[in-house]
Amino acid sequence: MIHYFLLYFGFIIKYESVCEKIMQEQILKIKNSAAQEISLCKDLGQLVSLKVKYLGKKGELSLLLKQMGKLSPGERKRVGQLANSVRNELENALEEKMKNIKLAQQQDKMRSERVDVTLPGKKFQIGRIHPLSKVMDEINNIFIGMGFSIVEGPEIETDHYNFEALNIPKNHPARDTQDTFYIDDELLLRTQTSPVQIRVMEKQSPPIRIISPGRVFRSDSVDSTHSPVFHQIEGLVVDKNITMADLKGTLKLFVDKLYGKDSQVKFRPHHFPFTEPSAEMDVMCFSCQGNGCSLCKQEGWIEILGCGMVHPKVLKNCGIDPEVYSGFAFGMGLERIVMRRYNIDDLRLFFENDVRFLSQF
Ligand code: 2NM
Repeated sequence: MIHYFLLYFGFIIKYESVCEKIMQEQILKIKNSAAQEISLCKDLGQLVSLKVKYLGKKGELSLLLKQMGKLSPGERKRVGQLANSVRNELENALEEKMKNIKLAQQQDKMRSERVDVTLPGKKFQIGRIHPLSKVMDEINNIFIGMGFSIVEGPEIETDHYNFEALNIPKNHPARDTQDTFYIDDELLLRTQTSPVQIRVMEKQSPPIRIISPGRVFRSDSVDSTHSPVFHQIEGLVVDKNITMADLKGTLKLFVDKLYGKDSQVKFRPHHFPFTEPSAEMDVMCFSCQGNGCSLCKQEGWIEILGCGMVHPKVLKNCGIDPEVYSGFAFGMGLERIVMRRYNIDDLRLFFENDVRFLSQF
């Protein structure tokens, strides 16, 4: 065909065929350089740039094909076909390379993240129950066993619940021994957990049998036996015909469970504003059997708790008729009980969170 046209249209045909040839050569040149760059390419970003460079809208192949206007329809068809097949070939090459790079990256990742399952496991420290919590749980459980419920309340209290309702009016000397942290004239950090019991008596009518364990506060400076933050467990029983005999029977049973069946207790008269009569209960020293030793400071007895019959004024303050009901209450400090149990000589150890101390229990 080309020869035929050559005869009649001399240089035009010749020019066009040269043009076709040049374009074909240039397409093949693009193909070769693209193929080479693709084969050398090592990362995805670079590969995308190559795609833009050669196959993009303003890429080398497109720019070249813009010159197809100079070709005859037949030539355009052939050049177009060549361009398309080169485009397909390059697209396939890019696709293939993309797969290879991704695979290589994945293999690199697997290699770098390989886990040696034969290595020994890492040991980690398991925490344990704090000695205060441990004994607190034990005491709570003893009372749960006697039919008491556990009740908790707020650590920030009003003057009313912490003092007034407990028969400790302003200017009462007990306000000195229970000096605390005030938030304002009305709000303070509770000095005992009795306010919880006041709240229960206000809301609930007898029979009441509760234990209120919790954190309490006093304005004390820190030393080996004092802390501005410590823990109390208080108990309260209110019903018809509750007497001092119920108080003694309940607390002796509690001591039997905590210190053993053959432990002995004695009650000494005492004074609390919220109970009448009031007493303190001692347990015979379990270290020296009452003979006197360093643990009981040669006393033979160890003071465990304060107790008494709930003052009629306190019952009345809570809307309970003292002519119909009576009750007993008691309160103990947790820290001292735990210190004696484990022979701990400094109360600060409880709050310093030193694992060398805590891991001993
Ligand atoms: C103690 C000692 C004696 C006590 C009294 C009350 C209440 F709310 F019923 F009045 N709760 N706890 C009480 C009695 C607390 O702690 C040494």
